[in-house]
Amino acid sequence: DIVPIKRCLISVSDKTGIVELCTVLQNNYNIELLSTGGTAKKLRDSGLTVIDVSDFTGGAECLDGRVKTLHPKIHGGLLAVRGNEAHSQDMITQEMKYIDMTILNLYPFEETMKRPNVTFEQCIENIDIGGPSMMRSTAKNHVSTTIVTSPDQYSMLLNELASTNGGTTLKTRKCFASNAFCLSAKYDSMIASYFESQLAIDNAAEEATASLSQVVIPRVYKPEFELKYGVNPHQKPASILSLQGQSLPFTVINGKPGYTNLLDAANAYQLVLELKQATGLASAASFKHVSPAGAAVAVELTDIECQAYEVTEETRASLTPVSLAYLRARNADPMCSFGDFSAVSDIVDEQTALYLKKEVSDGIVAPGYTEDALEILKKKKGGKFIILTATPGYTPPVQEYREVYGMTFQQKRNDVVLTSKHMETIVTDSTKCAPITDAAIRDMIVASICVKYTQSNSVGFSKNGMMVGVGAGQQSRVDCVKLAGRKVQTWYLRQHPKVLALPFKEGVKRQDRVNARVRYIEGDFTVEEKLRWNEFFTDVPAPLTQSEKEEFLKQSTGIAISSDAFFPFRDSIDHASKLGVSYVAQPGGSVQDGNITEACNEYGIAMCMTGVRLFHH
Ligand code: 93A
Repeated sequence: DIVPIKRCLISVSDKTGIVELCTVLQNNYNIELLSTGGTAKKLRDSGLTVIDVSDFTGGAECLDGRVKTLHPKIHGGLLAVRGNEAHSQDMITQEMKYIDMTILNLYPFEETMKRPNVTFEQCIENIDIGGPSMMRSTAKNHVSTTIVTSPDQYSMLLNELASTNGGTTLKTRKCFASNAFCLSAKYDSMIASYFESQLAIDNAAEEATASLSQVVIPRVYKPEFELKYGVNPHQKPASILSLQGQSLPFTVINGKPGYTNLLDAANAYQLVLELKQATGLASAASFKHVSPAGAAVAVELTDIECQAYEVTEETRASLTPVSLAYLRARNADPMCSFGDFSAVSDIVDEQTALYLKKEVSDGIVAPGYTEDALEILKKKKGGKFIILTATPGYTPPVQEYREVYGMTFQQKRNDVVLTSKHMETIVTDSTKCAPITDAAIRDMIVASICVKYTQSNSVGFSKNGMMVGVGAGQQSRVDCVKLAGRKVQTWYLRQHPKVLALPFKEGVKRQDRVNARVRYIEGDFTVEEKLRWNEFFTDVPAPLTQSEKEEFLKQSTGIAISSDAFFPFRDSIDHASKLGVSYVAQPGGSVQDGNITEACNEYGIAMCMTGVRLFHH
């Protein structure tokens, strides 16, 4: 199976070691050398005798070198099987000569592609056509021919020639052929991914102006990192992909985010950015199951709030805008926020980190962290606390896609940013209803931006720049109002003097105190539950009676509510009126709008029509 080498074609971009090799081929083994333009010149300049490919084929190199070796006399010479009668006949009639070996390496596509400021055209010119063709022809016919594709193989080739007196063994030819096909595959896949990335860039530009009537261009994704699993442990494998040509919105700097963590992060971060954009205040959100448990902007705490949220005088004095926003967001519904994913609009400072340190939380996303903050957070959860940094200036594509049950849905992203402009159409009677103050507008904005990122149907209540009750994922609107309303009552009753005075034993954990207060407010204990609950206190607290609760709740006023879609019946307004609601923001558009407005007038609730529906699924 040894084939002697009599004629060899050499065509290399990387000319390392080629002169030395060819000198041995010619001088020791008397091998005839055929070669292409630059390679031929190099060999000739070194004193070797070389036949130009153009002389061998009778066809000149042309099209700026795009056609050099693409000729039947080259591929015939490489593909003809030695000893095959029919092939031998063809060789004679077509005046072709056998070529026993090809030494080549390809145009440096990868290096070119990675060059800074390289143009698309330069990359295209560096796609080798003739080289891979010869490589494949020679490798296919490895039973007769030898393909050498890298300077790394030259010493092996020289050993082989020495041990066979100028030939190669089948084993070596097959091994080189295998290397060649591998290189061919890698080379083409590199070109393919480059084209994909270029398409993604083109698509992004086109998407900016795309309308639904336009043809949807295929999107190309790039795997970024593996996830432990998807939404549930049996949903494996799972991973995060980015769009070719686009970065991810976040960089992971600590911990391993899961599927739901990243969904929370994506929603929570957009929410806080929009809150900041709309109000100019530092903002924060605390997410659970892809809906906010709380969200807030940096508004000073009242004395009572400080007591209810366990803020000491010392902490209060040191609060920065971002830590204040987070403290508020986390205290809207601290029972639900247990194990949350947080987002803040500003650089996380030491105060925010120290506050977060005390809470049970999965992770945070922010535009950045001070060194002190990072040091504190990296130690949280035994080092597993997830810390994400938002990519500066990140803008998601205008069109978004998602796959459900094998269907791909496409829509324009919900990129509306709700601001005071959306709160201008007041439809209620100003002589009967609560005056529209700046604080009311701010709270309607906070509630509206929150429902934009809450699973629908949803309504949100807010006060003092803070969500105080969210009703998410209900099929009926009035159930959203009732669910959120219950949370609003709990939030307000956490400020009741009897709740503030609960005599907790030393050492009762923070979350246990939070939960115990809620149970006290709810008050619906079984005997056993009550006995267990009593254990938290130095003295058994007297119950908070129904009439005490009702009396206290009467003082609650000035709350704003926002609904992600219109109210179909007045029942939601009837219920909201019992919860201290003074302001309503909703899109409008129902046949019932008139009746709803009348109901608001009856209760003295001011209502504005935003004109924007905010379903979120
Ligand atoms: O432009 S090509 O795709 N067309 C060809 O016919 C062709 N033949 C060989 N590139 C071609 N080559 C490549 O030229 C080889 O793969 C090698 O990388 C390079 C060597 O060119 P030169 O000998 O002119 O330096």
